[in-house]
Amino acid sequence: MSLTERDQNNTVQDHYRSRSGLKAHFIDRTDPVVYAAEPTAAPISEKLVQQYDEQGFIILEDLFSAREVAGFQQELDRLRHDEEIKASGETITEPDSGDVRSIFRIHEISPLFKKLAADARLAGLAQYLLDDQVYIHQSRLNYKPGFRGKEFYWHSDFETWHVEDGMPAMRALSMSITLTANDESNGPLLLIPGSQRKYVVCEGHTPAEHFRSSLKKQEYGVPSDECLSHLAEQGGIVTATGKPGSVILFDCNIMHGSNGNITPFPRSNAFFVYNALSNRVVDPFCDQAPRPEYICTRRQIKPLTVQQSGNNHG
Ligand code: 6CS
Ligand code: FE
Repeated sequence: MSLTERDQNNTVQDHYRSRSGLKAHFIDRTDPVVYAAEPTAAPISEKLVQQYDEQGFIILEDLFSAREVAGFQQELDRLRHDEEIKASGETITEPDSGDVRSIFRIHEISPLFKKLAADARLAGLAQYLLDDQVYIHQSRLNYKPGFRGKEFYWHSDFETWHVEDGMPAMRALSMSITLTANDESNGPLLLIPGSQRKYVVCEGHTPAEHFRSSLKKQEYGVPSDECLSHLAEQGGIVTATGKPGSVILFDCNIMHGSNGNITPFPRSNAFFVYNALSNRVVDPFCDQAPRPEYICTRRQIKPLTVQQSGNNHG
């Protein structure tokens, strides 16, 4: 497990400088996408590992049983109506309607989602792809409610996690578990295949307490129109759809976003962000204070103990 490289003053180098007043441009990625050494040891097919390496994402259909999905959906509703969670100051609401948009730290506040985060079907796969022990950098429920669920503009998660959370390298990935149907119409995740290999340097400077606005509507750490057009012309745009109980697994640096949801059907997903233990966050690579613990695990970094899934198919 290679620890993040440090220079002679024991500080971590910023290989992915962004929002530092430079014009928008690309930097080639210097980190692998797949860190795993042994293709044969993969918990998924070699073909899927190769597809993830090349495209930056894969979709695993029907990973969870109908009974498991029903449990997740019950928990989704329970948390949404929990008054303590609403009053915690950690719940993000939609800018106009006030509907719940995101609830963070579900791997800590929900016993069911805590168990899910460590499930071998997720954490075991993350350990393999990142070739290291893993911990949860961030977890959240994105409700994307019906009628008025707003978009998530195009971004690279890593650009935010590097600049604002101090994540040194691209050795992290997200697993989005579909809790309701994600179809073409209700604001599914849009991804640009292959874009994980280019780091988009963003313009501007990170404002203080940026998370108070960025989680509702992100305006810093977004690609320029030119950079986005270049990536989309090169890789195209794919819509990640899936029935409830599927998993969309995507690299920390792939360019992605999602449109608003004006249908009556919520597009609700649970997200777990797995970061390699050797890639634990350091000080932010911007001149702002670190983001709060509910958005970025910093003080409670604990490697996950992977639990074999007692998946009760039924
Ligand atoms: O700022 C963040 O960490 C969050 N923002 C987005 C739009 N995606 C990643 C993450 O949830
Ligand atoms: Fe994102």
